[in-house]
Amino acid sequence: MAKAKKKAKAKAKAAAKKPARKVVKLAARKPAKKAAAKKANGNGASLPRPSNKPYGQAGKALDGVRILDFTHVQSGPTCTQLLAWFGADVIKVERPGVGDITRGQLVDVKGADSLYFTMLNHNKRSITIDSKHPQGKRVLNELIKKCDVLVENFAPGALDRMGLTWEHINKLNPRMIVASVKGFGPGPYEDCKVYENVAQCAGGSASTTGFRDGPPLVTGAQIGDSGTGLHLALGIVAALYQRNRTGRGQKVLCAMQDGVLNLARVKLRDQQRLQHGPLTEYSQYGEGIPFHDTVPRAGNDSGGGQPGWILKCKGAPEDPNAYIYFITQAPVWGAICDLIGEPAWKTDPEYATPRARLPKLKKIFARIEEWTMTKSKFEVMEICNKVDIPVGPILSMKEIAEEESLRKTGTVVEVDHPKRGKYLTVGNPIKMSDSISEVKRSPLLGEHTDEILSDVLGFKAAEVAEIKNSGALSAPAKEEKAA
Ligand code: CAO
Repeated sequence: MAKAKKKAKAKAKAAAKKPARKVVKLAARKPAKKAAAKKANGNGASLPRPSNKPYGQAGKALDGVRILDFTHVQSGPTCTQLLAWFGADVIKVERPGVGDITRGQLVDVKGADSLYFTMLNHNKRSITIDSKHPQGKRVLNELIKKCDVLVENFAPGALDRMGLTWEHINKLNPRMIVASVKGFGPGPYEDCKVYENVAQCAGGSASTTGFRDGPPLVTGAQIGDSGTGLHLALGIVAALYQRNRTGRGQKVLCAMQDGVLNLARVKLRDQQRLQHGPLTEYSQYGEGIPFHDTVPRAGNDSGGGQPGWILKCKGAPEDPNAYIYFITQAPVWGAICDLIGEPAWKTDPEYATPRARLPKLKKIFARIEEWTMTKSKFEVMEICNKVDIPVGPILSMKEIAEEESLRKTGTVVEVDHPKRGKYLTVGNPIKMSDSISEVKRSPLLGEHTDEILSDVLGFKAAEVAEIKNSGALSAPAKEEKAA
């Protein structure tokens, strides 16, 4: 042990002395003092001295990172929006005249970008480029040289068909990370186009969602699109971190099927448990309904070891959201019995233990519901939380939109847009104490084309004019379109 420590120390000393090019490069700007600061960092990494600036005033986590954002619809834009919130300069490349297809989908305000688009593209800049036009390719090649990450979620093969193969990109910029969302990973379905619900079905979510005696169900939460975008963002940040060490980029791939399965992993857990007996926490066990060889739909059963169900509150069913999720967590069983007026259940051997209760869950929840129906969901929440019973009111989107506490934390934000006026959006759900998120409106189509050409790419006025005149950045004329 001591020997190994000595060896490591000697190695570290040698490395510190070694005038290796890479070390010199990293330390070159601030020499002697920096080396001392490095030692102070626990994990030995070459971190700078801790900033003296107050928290929240030392820039953002991804300041200095530039993203070439080739994403569209939802999965990719979710990813790049997160990176933009963390401070990356996200340059969204859009097809001239059309842009991201969502700009014109589910339009609610005539003449304005849809909420579908605005709510997925905050804090980004937009440039229009026809990626198949020779001058468009020229601009893209320059962007590749100037960016750290290219993110795309085109149909399989589309990026290659534009000429932007990994080999081409890697040759232009070996440090570039190329991050993609695809529907499926390598395998029989790799060439398929995929939307949200396809992924929910192929990732195991739909077969395990819904009621046992009903069809499979998709969920309203966009676990295929937004869920995969989240996964991709993590992959990108990890690749950026690795690049600090290796100096080179890499490909990052998130398949939507994989992303959904990752979120549905407890169901793959249950699939394997089935080989060893019934799933006792599923209410069908208590009802004496046999299990087959695959995980059944579990309705509103809770996924963990603590039985739960959705119960009516005062106002249901006329009010479609007057419900509460109620968990009969074992340690608070006594409190539940007292609340619902069944104190004898605390000691009755038929009810006193979780095992004894399993076959009677339906009856128990029906009794609890008699009590919850006498109260509003918020009253149940207040009463139960006082005695540590975990419950969750079924909040409507209207209630969430009006919830003051979510406004205060920046989770729900009001944004002003020049064409649509004020609208609500979901802000960055990841809160950091030193990288503060501000939500800026989404860009208009091609709003930043000029500034990107000149400021980011350094094209001279004559070059900008040449590129523009070529038609690479604008939509074809109307009469051509009609022809
Ligand atoms: N200039 C010129 N051409 C452009 C362009 C630009 N700036 N941007 C896109 N295009 C072209 C592409 O090159 C492609 O052309 P080819 O098919 O000739 O190569 C074409 O536009 C269409 O791209 P696409 O196939 O990606 O788009 P689609 O609307 O047909 O399919 C989608 C959409 C989402 C099904 C598909 O992109 C896909 O499967 N993506 C991967 C999975 C994914 O992210 N799905 C989630 C979407 S969110 O619900």
